Amino acid sequence: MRLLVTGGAGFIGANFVHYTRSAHPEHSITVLDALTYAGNEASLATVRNDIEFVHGSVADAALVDELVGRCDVVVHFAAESHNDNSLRDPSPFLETNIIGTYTLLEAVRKHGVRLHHISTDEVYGDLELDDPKKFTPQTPYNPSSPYSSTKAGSDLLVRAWVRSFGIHATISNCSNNYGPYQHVEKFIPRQITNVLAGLRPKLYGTGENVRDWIHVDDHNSAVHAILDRGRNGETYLIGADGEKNNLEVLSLILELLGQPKDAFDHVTDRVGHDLRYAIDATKLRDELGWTPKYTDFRDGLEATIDWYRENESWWKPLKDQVEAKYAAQGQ
Ligand code: NAD
Ligand code: TDX
Repeated sequence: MRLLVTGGAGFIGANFVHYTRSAHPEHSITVLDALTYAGNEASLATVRNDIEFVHGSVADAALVDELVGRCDVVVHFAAESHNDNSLRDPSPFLETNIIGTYTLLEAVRKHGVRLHHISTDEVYGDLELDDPKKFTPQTPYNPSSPYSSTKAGSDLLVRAWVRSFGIHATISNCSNNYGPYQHVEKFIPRQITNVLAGLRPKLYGTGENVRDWIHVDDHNSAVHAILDRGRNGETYLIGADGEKNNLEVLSLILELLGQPKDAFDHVTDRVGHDLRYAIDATKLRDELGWTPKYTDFRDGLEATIDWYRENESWWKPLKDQVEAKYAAQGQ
């Protein structure tokens, strides 16, 4: 298969390229990435000679038409992905997440190419802490932030293009990922690199908010299961039963880094902060036979900490600017 991977220089996309190179070396890979603040060519350094890299935007219709015309499947990771940034300035979220996805949809429609659209559990809004329910493919959309609403909009565009124009597409909505190459603006890498840089970790509010953590390689193995065996037009929820509240995750990071339990600051909470996400991945497990490999969060987190320890040259240049932005709003 000739894969066009959008957003392949970002966190999950770069891990997808590495995963695919080792698990499915028979596929050829072209990466299309705009190299925004979140994209980093260094994340692809070790596979650079085995792939084609194109610097450009998913909203550039002429470029997208040319690239889609010479691939078999598009795996669409490219997005503006950070909730806090979407609260500061929503405009790039509309351009990339909505217009970019629309541009890809028109190109796959024209060329008869399959699309796999990568999305998030945040499209479903949030759950109460004591709610026994989890998100399922039947849960109504109810996004909270500019980020999650643009992802919800992009999912709905994909569904409409399947029904109205008969394109071949699948969608996956995954829970919170962790692992190597994640930008230091995000919760887990921010706290790890704060400790490594001699700064105090920063917890929003009381830390009771729950996220359903999955290792990025488990997300990507699920994407391959969908590429191989997923049914056209279907939505698959990806999650590995990894619910933890933010205080628990931070406490584990502090313990693994040999810090006292209370060596962190409570900071201003995120506006409209979603309380809890939880994924029911029964459909993915039963229909496609997928199971996660990283079932021990502590082990996965320890390996992630080791990666940031060993790859300071990857994250150090990003750190000061990210912390300055957070500091400006008391976070
Ligand atoms: P990221 O911010 O780390 O990477 C995004 C990548 O997209 C970057 O390389 C960036 O340069 C690129 N990009 C941005 N705008 C572009 C444009 N207009 N054209 C081409 N490339 C562009 O994001 P991530 O965490 O790797 O997320 C990837 C996808 O997975 C997103 O669609 C996100 O919504 C989804 N997702 C993320 C998570 C998570 O926990 N991180 C969970 C579920 C779903
Ligand atoms: O410094 C922090 N302190 C803190 O307490 C940061 C950056 C975050 N948090 C909290 C907010 C959230 O409850 O940690 C939790 C995780 O925050 P993020 O890493 O920003 O992730 P989240 O907002 O949950 O969204 C992530 O998962 C779903 C990804 O960024 C999205 O792209 C994905 O769709």
